[in-house]
Amino acid sequence: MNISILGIPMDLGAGRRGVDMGPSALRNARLAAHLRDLGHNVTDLGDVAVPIPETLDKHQASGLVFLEQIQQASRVTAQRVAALPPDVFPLTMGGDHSISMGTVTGNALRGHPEGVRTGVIWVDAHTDYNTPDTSPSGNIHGMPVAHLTGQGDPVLSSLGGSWRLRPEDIVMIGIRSVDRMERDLLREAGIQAYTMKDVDQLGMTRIHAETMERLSGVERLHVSFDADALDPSVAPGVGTPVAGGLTYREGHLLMELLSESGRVTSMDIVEVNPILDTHNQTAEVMVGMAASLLGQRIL
Ligand code: EXY
Ligand code: MN
Ligand code: MN
Ligand code: MN
Repeated sequence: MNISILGIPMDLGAGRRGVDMGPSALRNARLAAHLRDLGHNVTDLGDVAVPIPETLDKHQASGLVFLEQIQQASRVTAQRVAALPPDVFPLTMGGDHSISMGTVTGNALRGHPEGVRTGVIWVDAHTDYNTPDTSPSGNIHGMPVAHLTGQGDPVLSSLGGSWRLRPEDIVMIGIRSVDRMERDLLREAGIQAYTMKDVDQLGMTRIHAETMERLSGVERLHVSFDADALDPSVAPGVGTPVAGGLTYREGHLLMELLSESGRVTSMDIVEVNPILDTHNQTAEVMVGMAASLLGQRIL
């Protein structure tokens, strides 16, 4: 497979500094070399330019933290990804989870300016479904799914012109932190979310099977993997850790089953924060997750 790696060193959407170094940490963990070892043809496209928060005025008229800069970076990200040939597998690296507004949109628009029906598997401790009106923090990394489905800020919710991500084409896995109003919005939208209780009770094999069934009608399939979906003992280098997450094997099993399905067409790795990490453990673990998604059976 032809894989294109693109970094989006953005931490403007998060409440603390450091995830802008995620792309460097993942490169340092030899992401490209691991994928080449699996037989892929890998090109590193470098990074999208994102401004540094210390150079900006945090308090903007919108009340949303760094809204204008995130709008701009999301536009550029969507354009860069949309310009990639349809036979390439884009592997995009955050940065905080706000990058996925641009990456998911760009992937839906690749080769089709009006956008194609795209499924999204959102692997995360959080549902990232706040709108600017419900957000307790004002941090945009808690809002990307709402914007992808057409809610919230008019610029962020229309990055793909009239293309929208359909709520029925979203499956969330690993969920254990949802804000009160966010929960009401999720229920209203009918988004399928597997909490950690569901992971415990049903197991990853059944969750994967149900996910594939639910997303059987989509043309493209994007995996957005937030490192904080994993248990903090496995992935300590994240800005918003929540106890009781996916084990190392649950994460790998999900990626292995998705790999076997042969249906995934793009992936994000987000929220890796090397400042909060120990010896780059979290980046190494996330490189392993990407390798499982893009690998073959061991035997
Ligand atoms: N729900 C909280 C908020 O909206 O502020 C926390 C969001 C954290 C988002 C993380 C990265 O996935
Ligand atoms: Mn290694
Ligand atoms: Mn997230
Ligand atoms: Mn998260």
